[in-house]
Amino acid sequence: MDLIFADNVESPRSVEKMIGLCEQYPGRAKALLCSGEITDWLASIHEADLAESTKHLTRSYAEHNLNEFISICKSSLSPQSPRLDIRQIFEKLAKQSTLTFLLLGRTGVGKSSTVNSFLGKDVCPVGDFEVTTQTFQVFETKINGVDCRICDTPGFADGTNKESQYLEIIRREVGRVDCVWFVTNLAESRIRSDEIETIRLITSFFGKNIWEKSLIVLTHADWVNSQNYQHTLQERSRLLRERIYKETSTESALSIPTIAISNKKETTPDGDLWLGELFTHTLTRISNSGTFPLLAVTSDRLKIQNSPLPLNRQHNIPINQGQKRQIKQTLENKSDFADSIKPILKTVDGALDTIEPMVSFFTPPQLKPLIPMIKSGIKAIISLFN
Ligand SMILES: Nc1nc2c(ncn2[C@@H]2O[C@H](COP(=O)(O)OP(=O)(O)OP(=O)(O)O)[C@@H](O)[C@H]2O)c(=O)[nH]1
Ligand SMILES: [Mg+2]
Repeated sequence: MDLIFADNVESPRSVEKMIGLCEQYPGRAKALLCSGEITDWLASIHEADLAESTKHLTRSYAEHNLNEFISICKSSLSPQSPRLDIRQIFEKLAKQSTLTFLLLGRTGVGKSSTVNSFLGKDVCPVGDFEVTTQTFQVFETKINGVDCRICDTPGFADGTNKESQYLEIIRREVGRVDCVWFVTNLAESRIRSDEIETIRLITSFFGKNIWEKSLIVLTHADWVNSQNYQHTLQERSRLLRERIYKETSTESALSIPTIAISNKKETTPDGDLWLGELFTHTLTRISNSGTFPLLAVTSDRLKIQNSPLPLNRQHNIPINQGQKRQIKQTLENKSDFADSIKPILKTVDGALDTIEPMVSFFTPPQLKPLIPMIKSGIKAIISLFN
């Protein structure tokens, strides 16, 4: 078929020629884009991928963006744009579309509340007066295309002797755990015997390496007054780490991150916003395969904060400049991950509005249902790397 840009101008025979004509006759190019003629023409010259993403572009934008279309066409031609590599990267990322957390901690310490604060969604039931986790449960939810699974354990060694059974279920049903949160109350002064039992059981079931994906979450920071806060946090962190070291004989236990939080307040008693800190440490500790899903899940809520003032927006995860640097460093250190994201960043070139068509262009047809996940993950990466 022909694509007529102007009288006496021949219909283009290649994408390259067509780009030139679009730049020369932008008004006419927009009309051809809106009417779907460009899509049909691309299909007629066997540029099926480009036709597909152009169709998407015309469908999803009321004000059709010619520049966006041109940049996609150019990136599909450019030798610097490793089209095949990007496809392979997307295929790899798409295989990582689940996120599994394991929650450990005594009943009532705030495991469910913390997950809900972190995901910005009521995924786990919270009990004010009753024990809500009587048995081992897996809560599932889908966020931005990622299947999130929260394995919620009841307190171990709680007199029921069911722990081995629970752990067997976790191993069988869940297989791969991306991150472990050991949740305990900051305001308590000693480590309970059931917590020690949990540390032993987890280590013997999953092996010492499980602690490398773990962090210690200290809830109820709002119960500690600001004068005692730093000291309490330091002491409690030290005791917990030493205990894990003692039970596991693993030196790395001494550097497990500890984060104080409050499910009732946005800030800890020292005035810091804790949610961004919890996110930063979780990202640092999470398995390689959980990294991209975590970014995808939190993508719309990550807010880079340029001022030290609290944003006071409940739903968001405020990231300050220090945390942003730490996150960048973490992602660069995960070499496998860094190799994947660099070509993506180059292709998308920091332009958030080109992600949608880019992703639909480079995602192989069989992975189309995973587009929301890939799009969200890339959006998070761009906002953190910009
Ligand atoms: N003040 C304060 N209360 C909290 C905090 N976190 C949780 N709570 C409250 O503590 C109670 C228990 O919280 P949950 O999140 O249900 O605790 P859990 O560990 O999931 O408990 P089980 O599921 O029963 O094992 C609820 O009333 C919460 O509102 C916190 O950081 N500060
Ligand atoms: Mg619970």
